[in-house]
Amino acid sequence: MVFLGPPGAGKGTQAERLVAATGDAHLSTGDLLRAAVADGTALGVEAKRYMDAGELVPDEVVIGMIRERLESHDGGFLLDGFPRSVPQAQALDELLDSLDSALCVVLLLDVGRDELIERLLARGRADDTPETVAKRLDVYLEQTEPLIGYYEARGLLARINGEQSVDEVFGEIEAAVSKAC
Ligand code: B4P
Repeated sequence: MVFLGPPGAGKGTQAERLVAATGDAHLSTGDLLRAAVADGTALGVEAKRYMDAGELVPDEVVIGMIRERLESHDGGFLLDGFPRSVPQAQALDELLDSLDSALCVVLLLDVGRDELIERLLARGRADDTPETVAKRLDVYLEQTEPLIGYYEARGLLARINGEQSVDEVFGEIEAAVSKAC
């Protein structure tokens, strides 16, 4: 399963609940990158420059991180915040093919720009400043939104109304997953 959606749509919030319900592994590229930053690894130092600027971390870095985890994992998984660009989606297709695996659903959390800005500024993480948030929303429109058509064409997309309470959003997600997976 994949969670797709703009920054602040609630991917991390809903992913935690979904893996608690399904027992699948939770792979969040945002969490993995923040852990690398906190550990001060070379990868973390490089990633921090992009994250602080509201840019995507280069595809090869993120793809390498996901490849390593998927190759050593047996069983279901939920990708939260990956893929975020067409090259990442193509790399994921190749990786899943090589593992003889496939996606059953791509869950798109739909939330409008004004609500996203309000949520992110209220969350207040280091990369939630007004300038970075505006940049991240623009980067989403340019680089990540094309994935909606990419997965719709493959019959994998489920649109979820993310502008409801956390419980209501989760109810829609559970219904979509039980239908598709
Ligand atoms: P992420 O860690 O993926 O974070 P996010 O998109 O900002 O937030 P998310 O959608 O998970 O929102 P949350 O549940 O927290 O990315 C951070 C950065 O890492 C990126 O900008 C990029 O630089 C880098 N990165 C990550 N993946 C990458 C990749 N694949 N390639 C390249 N770079 C990558 O929710 C937000 C807030 O809303 C919270 O405060 C929450 O409590 C609240 N909320 C959630 N649901 C709500 C609801 N229903 N109603 C009201 N509030 C709600």
